[in-house]
Amino acid sequence: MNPKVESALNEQIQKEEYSSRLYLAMAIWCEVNGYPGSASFLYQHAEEERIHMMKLIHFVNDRGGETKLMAIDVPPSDFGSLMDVFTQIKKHEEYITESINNLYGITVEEKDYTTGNFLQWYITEQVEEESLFKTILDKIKLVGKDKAGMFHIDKELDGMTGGTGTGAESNG
Ligand code: OFO
Repeated sequence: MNPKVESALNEQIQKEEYSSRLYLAMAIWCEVNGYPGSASFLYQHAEEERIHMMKLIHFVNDRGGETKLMAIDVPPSDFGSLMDVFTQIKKHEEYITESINNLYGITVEEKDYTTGNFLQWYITEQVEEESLFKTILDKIKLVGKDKAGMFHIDKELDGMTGGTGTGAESNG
């Protein structure tokens, strides 16, 4: 595998692992701060980020490269509000999109079209994720500090995970 591409993929693996940990930290905050639906949704999303990481790991290893795990930062554990949580998620996903786009740029420069093709899945996924988080954030902004509205948003997020309140199940 092209060493430049391999090293960029390893950096992306680290970012996906951090994303998973960040959403886990946010899920924990939601769970202990009275937002069980949001917690369930974020526990599930943490699992999805882990799947994003695993797909990259298998790709690197299958293509003759080798995944090198790197240190990851401890994510924040305190968030001011549900709006703060989803504002940070949206910002983080925009950062991930930029990172995937840069990674794709490296594959083009290096003429590694196989990896470029593999990354198409991530490019599409980022469009979906950014749109999903923008929708959620818009709703939170709309209800503002209204407790009943917030309760409904939390319920809605629970419904998006299958409504078990555990967040244990993942649709990948
Ligand atoms: Fe939330 O996105 Fe990974 O890639």
